[in-house]
Amino acid sequence: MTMNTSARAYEELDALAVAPLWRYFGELFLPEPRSAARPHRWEYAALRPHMMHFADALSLEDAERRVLMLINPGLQDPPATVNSLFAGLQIIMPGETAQAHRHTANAFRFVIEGDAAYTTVNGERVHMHPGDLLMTPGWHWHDHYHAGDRPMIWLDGLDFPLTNAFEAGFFELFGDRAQKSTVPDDLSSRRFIHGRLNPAWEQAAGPASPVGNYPWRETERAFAAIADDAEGSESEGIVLEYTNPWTGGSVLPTIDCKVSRLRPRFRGRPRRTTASTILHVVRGQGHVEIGDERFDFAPHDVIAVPGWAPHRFVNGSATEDAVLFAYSNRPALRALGMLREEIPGTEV
Ligand code: 1HN
Repeated sequence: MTMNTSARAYEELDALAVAPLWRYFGELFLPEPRSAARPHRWEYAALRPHMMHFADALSLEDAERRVLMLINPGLQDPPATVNSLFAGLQIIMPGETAQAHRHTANAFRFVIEGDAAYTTVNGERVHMHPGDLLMTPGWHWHDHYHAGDRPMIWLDGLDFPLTNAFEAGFFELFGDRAQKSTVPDDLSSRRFIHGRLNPAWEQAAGPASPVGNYPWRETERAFAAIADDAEGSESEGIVLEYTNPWTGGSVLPTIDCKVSRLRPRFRGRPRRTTASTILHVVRGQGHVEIGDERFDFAPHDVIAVPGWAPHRFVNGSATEDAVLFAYSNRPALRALGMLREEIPGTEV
């Protein structure tokens, strides 16, 4: 066979919408995953002035949500922060309403700045304070209202890159700008606040946590109760997972949320996992080593840790704790049999 015939043989395949596996095998089957995402840090101090600018320049009548998307330099089209997850910074100003809608993507908020805003989730007003973790599971109506007098800023975490990859994304507007309150404020958070005693007359309505808000004061209480006599994880320090009280598992079917307290001078053992992770600095100073790169962090920075990248947490202070909030796609990978981890002291 001549080269020409051979080239034509390949062209003919193309027209039939088929391809020769032997030309693709090496790129389709790598010895180990190679993430298209890059390790990256978004500096809160650099982003905040831009948020304040748009808070002034853009009305919420003209934007569904006033969110700056944290787009990974390696994942621009379609946009994502790590492969299946999104992070955004949202700002809402006193007196504003972000109108009610719902989507099949799961979402949560982690509050950074401000008080006196609430999100209404399926008729329940859920009040926000710095450090609180609020759930908006898939297909739950949600709108936000800010009754305070200073800007309110939070981190939005969503799994829409995954919903869209599976072509399972639906979106709907509520109709009225805001939902009416139909149950007492913060009802779900109060019902489940104990953590070991669930309201047994209720039943799980879906795969996500029924808790509207995991308040920061409870996280602090847990740290205060256990940190002094716990060694914690060699990699993640005193690490707590927010749980779905019905299952003890992750808060959302596709996303787990954790918070780590790294003691002064903590230097974690490197770990890696096929799960991709997004970190948010609650407080403290330090750095995260990802592969051979080092990302220094300050409060409210966000860091993308791509799947299978070795990473290590370091608290740079000799006197102060560093506290990191982390979310990942680990539950999705686990459910699909794709979770592999190299974590000191842990077997999967
Ligand atoms: C969304 O609905 C919210 O409800 C925030 O506050 C961020 C990012 C992408 C798509 C939908 C919200 C979002 C979002």
